[in-house]
Amino acid sequence: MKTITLIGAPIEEGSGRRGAAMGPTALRIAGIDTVLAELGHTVHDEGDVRPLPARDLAHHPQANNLQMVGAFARALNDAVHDAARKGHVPIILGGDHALSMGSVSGMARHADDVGRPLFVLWLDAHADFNSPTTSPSGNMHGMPVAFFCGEAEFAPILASDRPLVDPKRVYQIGIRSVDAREREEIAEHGVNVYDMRTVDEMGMAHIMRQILDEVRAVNGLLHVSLDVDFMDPEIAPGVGTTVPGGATFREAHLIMEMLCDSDLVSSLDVVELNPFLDDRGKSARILVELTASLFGRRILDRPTRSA
Ligand code: Z70
Ligand code: MN
Ligand code: MN
Ligand code: MN
Repeated sequence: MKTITLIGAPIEEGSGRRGAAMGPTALRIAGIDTVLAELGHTVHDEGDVRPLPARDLAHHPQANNLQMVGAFARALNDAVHDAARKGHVPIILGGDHALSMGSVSGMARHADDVGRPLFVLWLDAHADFNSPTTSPSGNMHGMPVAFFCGEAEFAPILASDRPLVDPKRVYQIGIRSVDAREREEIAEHGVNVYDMRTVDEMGMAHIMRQILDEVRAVNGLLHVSLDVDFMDPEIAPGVGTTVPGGATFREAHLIMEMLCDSDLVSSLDVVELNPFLDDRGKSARILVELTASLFGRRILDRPTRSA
């Protein structure tokens, strides 16, 4: 059994619209803490992080709300690092995807501390590999992967002392909306992208076995970042940017079950839930169910054997 720290990150300034700041509350109302406790884990809810003032960050015309994004990134970097150092599994309740600049940075620091490589599993319709010059929108929730992969452009605008994640240790699944410049960037940096076509051709189980084998082979830590729009909007409508053709309920659950069996997951982001756009809590409830599967809920007990 694990000790889990829930950290709320009510940021919506990284996205182009309001509502994601209500995400942590909706996930709590949907029972994320009790579900995990009922599975036998010890759960600490730290409440919501308080963004540290980031007045030193200058206004940037192509990085919208940079001060608030930077403030959350710094607060989460510390909160996530502290939780991991205590041996807890941090679960970050979002909030838009810009928060992963902070959560992944915190886990990268922890990975450095313990001398293990950090891997990131990015479950999303989007590659989130824009930078201020490539972004068509200026919305920073479309930039976290470029940030923690060390895209040089971020160094002057957001703390440059962050440990980085090797792009070759980043795996993206479910990608189906990529901007023109982003497409070049993910190829250049060598991010491992399993786009939706690949999911259809290879199947989710095969993809997950490949990824988990690679993480296990070098005793890596695995940070999972789950964007609501990874799922099909039919099952998870509570998100600002819906993209058709998303993962099914069964595919998403299979990923979580295989992650659970692997016992490699060190930390989790649950992001982009916009309760204002949801259908009677449907998306919040699915996210809680997926989290439960990742932390041990299963249909039947089965003999232990390698997946
Ligand atoms: C687009 C941009 C994005 C999430 C939308 C969209 C980015 N590529 N990311 N929703 N989670 O504006 O950069
Ligand atoms: Mn995203
Ligand atoms: Mn997305
Ligand atoms: Mn680049």
